[in-house]
Amino acid sequence: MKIGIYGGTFDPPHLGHMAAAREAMERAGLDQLLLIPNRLPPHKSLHARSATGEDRLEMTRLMAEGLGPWAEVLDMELTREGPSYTVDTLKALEKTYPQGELFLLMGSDMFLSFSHWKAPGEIARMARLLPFSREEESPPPEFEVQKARLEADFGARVQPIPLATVQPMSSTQIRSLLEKAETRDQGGALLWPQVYGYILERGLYGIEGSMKNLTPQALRAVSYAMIKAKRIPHVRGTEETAITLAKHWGEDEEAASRAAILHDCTKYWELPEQLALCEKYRIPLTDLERASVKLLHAKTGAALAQHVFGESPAICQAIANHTTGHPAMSRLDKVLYLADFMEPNRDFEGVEALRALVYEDLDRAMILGLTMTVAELREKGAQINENTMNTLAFLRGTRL
Ligand code: DGI
Ligand code: FE
Ligand code: FE
Repeated sequence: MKIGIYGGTFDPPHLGHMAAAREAMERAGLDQLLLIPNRLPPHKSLHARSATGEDRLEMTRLMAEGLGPWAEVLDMELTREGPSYTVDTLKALEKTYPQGELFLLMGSDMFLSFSHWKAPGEIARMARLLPFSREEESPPPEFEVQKARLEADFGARVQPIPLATVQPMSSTQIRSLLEKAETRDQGGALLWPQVYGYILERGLYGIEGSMKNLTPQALRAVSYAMIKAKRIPHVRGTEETAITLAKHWGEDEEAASRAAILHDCTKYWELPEQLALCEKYRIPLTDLERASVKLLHAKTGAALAQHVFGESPAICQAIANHTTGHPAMSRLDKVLYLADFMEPNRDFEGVEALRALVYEDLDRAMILGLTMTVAELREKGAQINENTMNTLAFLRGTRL
């Protein structure tokens, strides 16, 4: 098994790291990539706002989730006392992965100064070297010189990984973009959204933390940071569909977009967390709701939209009604309910009929959606919420 090792301060990890990881993965045919945040020497973490090891670890985990199951994060250097030497890390990894073939990813500066590392010969024996080179395809001449030298001196096995020069970026630049409100989203655009969201949420790098009136990009980032990466396409799809529906039905597109961005933000909270939030904001709950995480995420999502993100009552109501519907649903509520139901990633039987109907008659589309939900819940033997039944009865009644 070919195992890549990618160490760095990841302060913060950014899209450049992700692109580099993918490139190395493909070019060297790696099976797995271990991301290892370095321990920062005390003098380095004192000056210039740097994130704590814990935050860097968490951000690196979020980035790894965005890369896929082949990427994994290890905290071995953060938990090890004293300075981190690559040679020690490799020795430990050799023990953990006795069958593994190790590949060490490194930036070009590191590669060019490789001879000055601790025990370069031992490193070169344990791992193949994958230095990133900035040029397209052909590595710059100093790379060739260094490669030949390391091969001769240490028997190193070197495979340069060319990176497209589209957008060179550094964590230092990104930190200074994040610091100022005017350039914050520019910095955020260079980050995996979940990482940007984490930074905003925690107020890292000198960001002062109000979560109210976020830009759409920042709102997406924070919401995505609250859910699993695999749900992001669903939320994105719901947002796009909600905007399209809002446009078609003359509803407020921005409201539809913001409601969709936040609609599932508490989907992964456990029952006790959900209940605690309802308690905190005094949200009345029925017994059925109290027992069902599935129903609660709509209530808690709406509560956060109101109290944390400062969204409008119309947006909060749409989120509150997105799972069961409500007899007094507004048109915006219906837009979100149906967008959630039919966004492009949904593929249940009957979704096409719903996708067609939704542009003709919003209420009939609601009836179709609710009917399908009720049928499915009955089949599973699940209890049906009164809002679901009442909405259906109400819409049917008014259509007769
Ligand atoms: O959060 P999503 O998965 O995107 O979608 P959603 O918020 O519409 O939630 C769908 C889930 O909610 C689905 O598993 C069925 C469940 N659900 C919807 N209405 C009712 C319900 N569950 C119960 N017990 N009773 C309902 O009336
Ligand atoms: Fe939902
Ligand atoms: Fe949803």
